[in-house]
Amino acid sequence: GQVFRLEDYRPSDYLIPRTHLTFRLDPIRTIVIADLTIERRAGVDPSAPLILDGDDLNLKRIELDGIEHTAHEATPERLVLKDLPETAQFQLTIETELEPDRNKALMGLYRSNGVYCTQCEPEGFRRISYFLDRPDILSVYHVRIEAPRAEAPLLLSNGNPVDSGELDNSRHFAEWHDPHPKPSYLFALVAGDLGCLRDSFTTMGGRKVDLGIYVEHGKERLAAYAMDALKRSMRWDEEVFGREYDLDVFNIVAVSDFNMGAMENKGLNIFNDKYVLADEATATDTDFANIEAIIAHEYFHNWTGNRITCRDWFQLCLKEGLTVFRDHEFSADQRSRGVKRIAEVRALKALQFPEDQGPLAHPVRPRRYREINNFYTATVYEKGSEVVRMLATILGRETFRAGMDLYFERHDGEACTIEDFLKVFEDVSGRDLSQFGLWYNQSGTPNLTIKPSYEAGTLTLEIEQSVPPTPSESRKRLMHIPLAFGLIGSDGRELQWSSAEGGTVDGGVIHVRKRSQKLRFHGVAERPVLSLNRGFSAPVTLAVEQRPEDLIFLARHDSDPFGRWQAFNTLLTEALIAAYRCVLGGKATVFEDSIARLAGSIAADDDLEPAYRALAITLPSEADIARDIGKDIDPDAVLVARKALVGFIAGANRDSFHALYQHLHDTGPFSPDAAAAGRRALRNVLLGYLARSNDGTDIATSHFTHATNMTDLIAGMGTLAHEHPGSPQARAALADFERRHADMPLAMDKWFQIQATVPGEHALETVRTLMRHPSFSIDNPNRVRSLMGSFSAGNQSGFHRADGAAYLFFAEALMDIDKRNPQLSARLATAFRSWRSLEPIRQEKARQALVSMVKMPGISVDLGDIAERSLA
Ligand code: B3K
Ligand code: ZN
Repeated sequence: GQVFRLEDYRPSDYLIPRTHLTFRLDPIRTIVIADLTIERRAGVDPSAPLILDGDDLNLKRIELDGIEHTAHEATPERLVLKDLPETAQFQLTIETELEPDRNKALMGLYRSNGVYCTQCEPEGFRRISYFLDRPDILSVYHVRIEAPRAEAPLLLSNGNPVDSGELDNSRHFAEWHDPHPKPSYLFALVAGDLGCLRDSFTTMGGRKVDLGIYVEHGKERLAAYAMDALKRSMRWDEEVFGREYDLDVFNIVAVSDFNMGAMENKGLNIFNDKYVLADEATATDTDFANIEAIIAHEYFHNWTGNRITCRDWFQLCLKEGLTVFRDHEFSADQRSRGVKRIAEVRALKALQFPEDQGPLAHPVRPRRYREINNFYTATVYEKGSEVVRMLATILGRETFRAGMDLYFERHDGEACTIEDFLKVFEDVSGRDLSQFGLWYNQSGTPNLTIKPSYEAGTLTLEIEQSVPPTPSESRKRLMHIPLAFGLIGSDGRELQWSSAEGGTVDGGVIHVRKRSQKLRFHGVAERPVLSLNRGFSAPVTLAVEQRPEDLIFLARHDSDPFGRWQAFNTLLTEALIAAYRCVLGGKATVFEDSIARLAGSIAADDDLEPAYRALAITLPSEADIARDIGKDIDPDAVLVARKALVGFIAGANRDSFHALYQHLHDTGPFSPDAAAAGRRALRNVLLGYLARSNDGTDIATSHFTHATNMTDLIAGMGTLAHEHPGSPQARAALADFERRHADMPLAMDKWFQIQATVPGEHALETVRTLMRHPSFSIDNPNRVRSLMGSFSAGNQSGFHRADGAAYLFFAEALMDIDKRNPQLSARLATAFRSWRSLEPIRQEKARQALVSMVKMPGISVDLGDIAERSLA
């Protein structure tokens, strides 16, 4: 396939200042008439052809300034027009015909449950009409939609509604006008028969905005939490970033077939219904938190993404990393900042670190791609957000805000680059950010090695940085790493120092910029315990010489909640890796009593938030452990080691965990708020430990039976299915859940997921059987992800079974999915990305599965790209 390169960027010869679209909707024969005002850029020769992008298009007609134009070459992928008028502007009319019902790739115009909807980012608009389908072509859109009234009483597009009325044959129409110029990827259309939850919001400038969330009839009530989150997001963006909404309406539509979480189309966000619909009976606390975050994320895109967009797709992190940072800050303000940060870092390490440390590593701003859809990654999103966070840390809150203000002022209405973004911060701060800018251009997770020593009032830190080589980047430059830290005295209080030499230290942050340095802190009253990378100020791996008793001390006393969590997590990880080595060597596992005692005391510490305690006593996942082991991994041994530590902690704390479990039982009315969710989280983690005891099945069964919300129901069922797989109680719970939720797809997704993640060799057979279940559908991405995605990414021992049978099965399934939905197959295939860190026998089996995919005739560019890069 073709490779696209950042350095090849060139502005287009032509612009499209105005786009007028007419849709005559029909499931198998939709007519699209695009009336485009084309403008030749100044200085461009009139003989320059106009080359428009298409994808799978069926061209019906072309007119130039109202006259049929024959000087063109059209293929489904391209329209080349020659002999164009000499005038700077002309009108081009293009008629295409689409088949929404046959569109299973869910890109362009398709139907989901009878509702017409679109997905255009990144390159879906070209499946609707020929266009300059690139983000630096900004156009003012006017859209007319015509459809049978009975089938589609609701007709939505971007911007404000301007007209509507009746047509012949029981058809009707609506017209929408969006005054804000936008790239084609933000275009959207929705038509169908949907219910609506309405509300309104008055902006700080006094604009009254009509809010609507459109869902299946009868489900309006389930949009209430999303609506509340939307209003809180709108207010927060005014208060924290000074950003006001800019249209008279803001609509959200929930659809059930969607390739990702949601899409920020101007004034018309389209959501996977999983991230809209919620009440206590159908959604878990995690679902509520995700809904809040994603509603906010898409809304925040209105400024970071829509008003200021990307020049080209290499700049994707300009809108995504920044918007993730904004939604993280929002959630931190709405909930508990410390807990939120721990959850973010866990996700970063689970999703981004393996990417950065494997064959799919790429810079936050990639320099080349074959398929841009494969770059909506944890690196672009999550690491992209960390880079913005570091910028805020380096500049300080106020300067960061001043830079953001300047960004909005200087670039409103433009399509920008990372250089534009960094420049505003250089301008407001007077700093040189060129070394910092490497975070965007260089892939790989930097390593810091720190050796502390203390003598006569002076603390010396020997700090070394290295950036490991990654594919196609063998030589790395040194980074600017802002390392937040604290020195803690034996009484648990922060120690001061009188001066620091050998490096830059400011406001509790060490600025690491060299390969190695010796930093001296003078006037430190006693040998301190070091709290390093507080708040996870930099996305790096740290190797610090630290004694176990220092980690125990930090786990009890660090004033930084993240640092406390990190310390205990490090102790757990070290214990698990030691146990893993014992398992491999055929020896019995042994653990220090101090670990179990610490788990017990953290769990019971009422001075700490329950949500924090829940996170702290949750053991690293099997994938976390494997990542920290790094190479030659045997997932079966990881599973055994992890189970042993769960058993050890459970056994040592049996009575106190049980008492606490009972004490946390909430009898009041349900609230989805962070405090109540935190209590449920702690109680459900405790349940996992209690399930290990003799009466474990009884406790879990009772938990399931008495659950009054989805969070507890899932915890009960999940604990039974995972801790006592195949037991009569587990079977009964699964059957009962299925009976009660058969007509609720989002709940059934959880039912599939729980079964697909039961560890061990039976998992493959379970997944095969579930694929034949009447409610499994290969066309529905949520269902495919809940079964195949959670098996491959969330079941280490099941997926990576030693005989390679799961790899072959999975590769075959992917090839089937690939024929309909390449984005989905490619995303699922990333489950292979860490194959080289497995032990040799599994490695070879995984390699064979990847090779079989690459060889498949007709494999999509998407899947081929992931498979080939994984093998490279
Ligand atoms: N911008 C969209 C993602 C589009 C993904 C296309 N494969 C959602 C978001 O990040 O907000
Ligand atoms: Zn986004």
